[in-house]
Amino acid sequence: TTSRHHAAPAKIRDAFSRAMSAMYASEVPLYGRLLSLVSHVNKTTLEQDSPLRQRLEATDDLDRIDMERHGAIRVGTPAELHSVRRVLHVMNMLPTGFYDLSAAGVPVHATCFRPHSASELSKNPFRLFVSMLQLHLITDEKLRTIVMETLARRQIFSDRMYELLDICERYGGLTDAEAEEFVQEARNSFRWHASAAVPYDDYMRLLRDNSVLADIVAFRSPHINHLTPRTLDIDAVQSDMLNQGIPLKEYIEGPPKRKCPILLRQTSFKAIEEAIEFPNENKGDPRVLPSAVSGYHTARFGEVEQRGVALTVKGRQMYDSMLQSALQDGITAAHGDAYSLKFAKFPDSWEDLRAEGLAWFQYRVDWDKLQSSETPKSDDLEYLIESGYVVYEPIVYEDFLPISAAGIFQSNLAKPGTTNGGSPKMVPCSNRREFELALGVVTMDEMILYKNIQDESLLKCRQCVQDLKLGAA
Ligand code: OOG
Ligand code: NI
Repeated sequence: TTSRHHAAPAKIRDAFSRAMSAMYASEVPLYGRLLSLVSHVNKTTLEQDSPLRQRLEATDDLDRIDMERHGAIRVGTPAELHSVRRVLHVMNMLPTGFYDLSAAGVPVHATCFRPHSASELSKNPFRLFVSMLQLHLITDEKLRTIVMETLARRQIFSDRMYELLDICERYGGLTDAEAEEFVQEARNSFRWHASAAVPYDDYMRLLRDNSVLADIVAFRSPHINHLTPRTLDIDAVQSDMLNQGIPLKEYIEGPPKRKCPILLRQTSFKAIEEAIEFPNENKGDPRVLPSAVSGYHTARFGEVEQRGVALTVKGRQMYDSMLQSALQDGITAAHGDAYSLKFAKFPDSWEDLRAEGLAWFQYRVDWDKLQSSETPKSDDLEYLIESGYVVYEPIVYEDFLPISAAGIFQSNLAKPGTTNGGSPKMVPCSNRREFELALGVVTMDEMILYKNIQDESLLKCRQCVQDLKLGAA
């Protein structure tokens, strides 16, 4: 047998994330402008906020900021979701968490594909939000048939991609040359198509039922619908973008601005209108030449996000109940101070967040302190922290917020004269099992991942302190 040398999944992921970004910048020029604006704001923020800089350096997060992105695609069938899972698996992007968006009137459910370990995340945390149509939520039977027939006809990845997947699964990896080809094939499957796969009339029927439905079904393969760089100061990006006249959402989604950022805050520019051509149905009349019909499709947008600390189950429940109370009173992120007030009781210092078990933290020993003072008297964590031997930093939230996600879905797909993201009467129903059956694997519970990162850091601290004590004895 010949020996194969395999490219590291993180390297393939990094190449894929760069290739996607370059493609999207050329397809959606506003995204390119957003990238340079974000990189400028991040540079300024790091210059002005040296504690933040140090914290990011200490957690290995500094180098990843400028290349950090998330994107989203929407697929139509269980088989498509299954293939997407195989493709992303090559890059160590694994299904994490489950989001049922039917509760928000969008007929899809979703997961986030991302790396799991701290070291993989620090190499490149590229994440893809992948949603799948929930066919049974289409109530119009004729329309459901059109959807099923259209989706059954398409193959979203090339034959070569399936060959590469077989190779990867058989040998446990791809060579550099195969990886390069793989990245191109993967990127090409998510590119924009200026021609629709359905005739204009069908497109209009899909659109009238639900704009997400049209976006999923009307094309040959699922286009990347947005890419989102990570900023360290979303308020600065928001005001810079408005100053430059970029048509933007008026307010930032997610938790209000705080001293200690939690979860995820996001804003986006409105989806662009893109010209597409529809194949003409030549109803079998030989005298009519088949000519294309021109139209527009509105779905692709740009978005920016600021990531805060990951919350524990307890922290998340507290956040959700405050959000719930705000929404019950009709108060959203658009209401500024009134909205902030709804979250006023959520502790806003790292000390309190940690003491109350509301957020996840990464611990490390302070080597300068350990070497310059006497050996610690105990390895009790609280003692070590109080005496400055051990310090802690927030663990970044790596996932998504379904409510923001649904808000973004809706604001970007709203079109005059069409229903905005489905009927409000749509019943929420959780189909996690069905989703996982399609995937072929279960989705990881993200809380376990954060806990693992925290536990590993604590274990390392304890080992350091014990080694030191042994050395001193
Ligand atoms: C995905 C929306 C989810 C986010 O940032 O919350 C998302 C979509 O529009 O398909 O990307
Ligand atoms: Ni997004």
